[in-house]
Amino acid sequence: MMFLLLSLMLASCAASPQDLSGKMFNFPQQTKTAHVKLTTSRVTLTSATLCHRSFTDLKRDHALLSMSTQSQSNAFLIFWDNAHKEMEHHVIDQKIEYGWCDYKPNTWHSICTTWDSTSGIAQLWFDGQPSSRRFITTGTISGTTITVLGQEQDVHGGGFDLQQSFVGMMSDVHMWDYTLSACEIQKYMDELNFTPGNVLNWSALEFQIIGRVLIENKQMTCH
Ligand SMILES: *[C@@H]1O[C@H](CO)[C@@H](O)[C@H](O)[C@H]1NC(C)=O
Ligand SMILES: [Ca+2]
Repeated sequence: MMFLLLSLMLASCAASPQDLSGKMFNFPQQTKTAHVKLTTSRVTLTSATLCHRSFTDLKRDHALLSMSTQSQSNAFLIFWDNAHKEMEHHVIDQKIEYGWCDYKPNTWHSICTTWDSTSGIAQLWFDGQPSSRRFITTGTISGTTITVLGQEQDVHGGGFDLQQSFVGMMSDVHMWDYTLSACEIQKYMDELNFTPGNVLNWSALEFQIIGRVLIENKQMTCH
């Protein structure tokens, strides 16, 4: 009975939002299991902006954030295609590639993607530089979403592939259910004040860690 109570308490603690300001997730090891499952506050998305910062020295394909629904394994996915040196943006199983990103290893990169379902237009912002505004798809992301950092979902909540796992650090993950203005994105890129995400809010993040993923301070240089 005590054990059950304790387990319940731990489970509820894990689900309560945490302020991760100044922190990062460290994915220190290549596995096909370790990941962070994020709880989003919305289940239906007709527009979206996703921003995050990441740091890695991987020289292979990897997912940066993978959101699936029951019927769409790539409902919203940011993926580095190493063979073609392209940053891929998937929405509702459709994909566009950006071939101009200077995705240097061992460097923090700020990456934002926007998508609007009415026009179907998507845009990538990479380290402050906007892409051309390209058509990806119209439609709606709906149903139960599962959002994962560290692994790429081939099926809803699973189908992970070691060769697509993320190894490195990830921080400042925010998602909005609307497209941010260029000004707001620039503020995010410059680490100035911006409106936190209303779908994923790094300052009030609900998540669950599965396997070896550490929460560490982001500061990595001596001042
Ligand atoms: C994000 O979290 C912070 C800290 O809890 C809170 O002040 C803010 O209102 C939240 N923003 C949104 C849009 O949920
Ligand atoms: Ca895959």
